[in-house]
Amino acid sequence: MTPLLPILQINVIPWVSAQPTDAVPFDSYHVLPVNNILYPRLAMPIFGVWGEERTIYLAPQSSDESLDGWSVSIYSKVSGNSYTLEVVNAEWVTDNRPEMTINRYIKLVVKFPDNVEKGLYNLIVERNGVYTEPNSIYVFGEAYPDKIVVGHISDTHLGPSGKPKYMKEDKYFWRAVSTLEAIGVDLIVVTGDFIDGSREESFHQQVYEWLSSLNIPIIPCMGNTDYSVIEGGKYHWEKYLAPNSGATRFSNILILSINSRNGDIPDPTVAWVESILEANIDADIKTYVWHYPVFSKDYNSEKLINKIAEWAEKYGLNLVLNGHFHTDVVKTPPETPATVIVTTSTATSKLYRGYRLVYLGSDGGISYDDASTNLFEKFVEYAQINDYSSVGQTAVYGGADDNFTLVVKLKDLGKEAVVEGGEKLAEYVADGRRTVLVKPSSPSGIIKIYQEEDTTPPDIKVAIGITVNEVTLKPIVKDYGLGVEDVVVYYSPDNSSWTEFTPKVEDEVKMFVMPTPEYKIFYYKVVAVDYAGNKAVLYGSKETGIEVPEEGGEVGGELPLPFSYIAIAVIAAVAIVLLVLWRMRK
Ligand SMILES: [Ca+2]
Repeated sequence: MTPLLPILQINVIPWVSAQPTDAVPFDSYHVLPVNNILYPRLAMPIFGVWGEERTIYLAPQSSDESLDGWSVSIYSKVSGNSYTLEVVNAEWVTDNRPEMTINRYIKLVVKFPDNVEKGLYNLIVERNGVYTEPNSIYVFGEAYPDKIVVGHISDTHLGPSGKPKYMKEDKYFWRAVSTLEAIGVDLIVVTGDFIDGSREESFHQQVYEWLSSLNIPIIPCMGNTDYSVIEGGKYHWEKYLAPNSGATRFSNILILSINSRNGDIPDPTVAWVESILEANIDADIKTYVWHYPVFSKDYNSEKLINKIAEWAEKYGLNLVLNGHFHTDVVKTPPETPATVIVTTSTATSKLYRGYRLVYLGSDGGISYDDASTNLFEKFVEYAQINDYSSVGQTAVYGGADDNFTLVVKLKDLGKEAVVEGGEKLAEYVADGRRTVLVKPSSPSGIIKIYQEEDTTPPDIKVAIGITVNEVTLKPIVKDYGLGVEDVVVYYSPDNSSWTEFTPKVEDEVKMFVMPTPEYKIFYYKVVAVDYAGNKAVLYGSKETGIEVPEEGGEVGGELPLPFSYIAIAVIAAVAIVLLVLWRMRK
C-alpha cells in the first residue's frame, strides 16, 4: 500500500501552486466523460513546467474505487516519449453542487518531472483500468516563455461533411488550426459556435478525433449553436470535449471558458466562477472566454454585463475574448471594464475569414494584433486532412515568414519522408505516426511531402440529386498519396457529347448545382487529378423523370408530379387518417 503524503503544500514561488485548490476547476457535469477523466480534458487542458504540481480529477469504474495504487504518465504522439508523473496526493471529493450528477470522484495531485520535452501530451491514469485523455497536458519545458501566444479564432460552425456549407466551414477551421500550428502559437482559443448545433453524437465523436490529432492545445467555449445541443437534451460537449464551463491556471494566467448559453449565466455558475477568481486572485492576467461580446446589451443579460464589471473591479478580471459578431472589435478600459477582444470568424464572415494573435506577457502585459489576419493572406492548407490518416500530403501556403514551420502528420509507412518545395527541419516517428517539420522555401507556394511516389489515381464516388428544377452533384473524391488537386465534372444527353459543368465557387469550394436540362437521362463524367498528376474518370447516369419528345413527335403524357407534391399529398393523407383515429378515441 502506498502511504499517502500530507495534503499541506508550501510553495515559495506563487505559480507553483497555480492550480485552484479550494475550487474544482470545472462547473457541474451532467454526464460522465468518455474517458472517466473529469479534468483535464481534450478541450480544457492543464499547462505546466518542470517541477510543478497539478490536480487531476477522475470518476473511476467501480473496480478502481480506491485511493491506492494509481500511476500517472504522459505520452507524446509526436515523439512517442512517455514520462511518469509522481502522485503526490490522492483523496476522494464529495461534490453536491446543483446539477452535478457525479457526486464522488478522486482527486490526484501529480508533479511534472524535470526532463519533460516541450509539447502536448495525452494523460494516462492507470490502476486496474487505463484512462486516457488525449491532448490534455501541455508542458512548456523548464520555464514559461516571456510571452504566451494565443491564437484566437471564433465561430467555426463545424458540421458533418456532405452539406456544402460544412465543406467550407470545416475546411477553414482546418486552415486556421494548420496555420496556427505553423506559426507555433502556445494555445488556440475558440470563442464559441464551435459546432453548428449538430445533435448527432457521431459528429462530436468526429470533432474529438480531429482535436486529438492537433499539435497545439485548444480551449473552445460554448456559443449559442453549441448550447442548442444541450437545449435538445444532449450533453455531447461534456462527454467528448470538456466541461460546459471550466478553468485552467498556469504561470500568471487564469483562463475561464464559460458556457455562454443564450447570453445569461445561472447563479450556480456565477458562484463557481467567483470561487475560481478568488482562488486565483494572484494571477496577473484573468481571461474570460465567452461567446457574446460582453459590451452588447442586445446579446447579454444585464446580470452578465454587471458581473463582468463586478469581477473586473473585485477580482481584477482584465481580458475578455468574444466572438459571435463574425467581425473584429476591440474595446479597452475605461470604455469597458476589461480589454474586450472580438475576433472575426473562420466561417462565413462579415469581414473576412481570419484569426488573431493575442500575447500574454510574464510581466502581466496584454497585447494583441490590431486586426485579424486574413486566412487567404497568411495560411497553410493541406490537400488532405492533416491528422495522421494520409501517407503523403500537399501543402498550399501563403504569407510564410522565417518562423513559419509546417507540422505535417503522416501515417507512417516506415520510410523517410521526401520534401519538395521546402526544407525538412525534423522528422519524428511514433507508433504508426510520422510527424515532419518543414520550412517553406519561399513566401508562398506548394510543398509536397511523401514517403513513396504517388502512382495511385484518386477514388471517385458521386452523390446525385435531381428534381424537376435542379441537378445537384456531389463528387466525393479521396486520394492515396499526395491528395486531390482538381475535380472537373461534365454532363451529356447521350453519353458521348460532353459539356463542362460550371461549378459555383465560394471561398475556393466548388458546388456542382445547375438547372435540370431537358434530358430523359442525365449522363455525367467526373475527372479527378491528384497532385502527382494521376487521373481518374468516373461515368454515371440518372433518370431525370422528364419525358423528352422523340424527334418530330409530341410530348408523351404530362410531366410527372414533382416529388414534393407527392410527399405533401402523402403527409396530408396520413394526417387525415390520424385525425379520424384521434376523433374515434373520444
Ligand atoms: Ca494519388
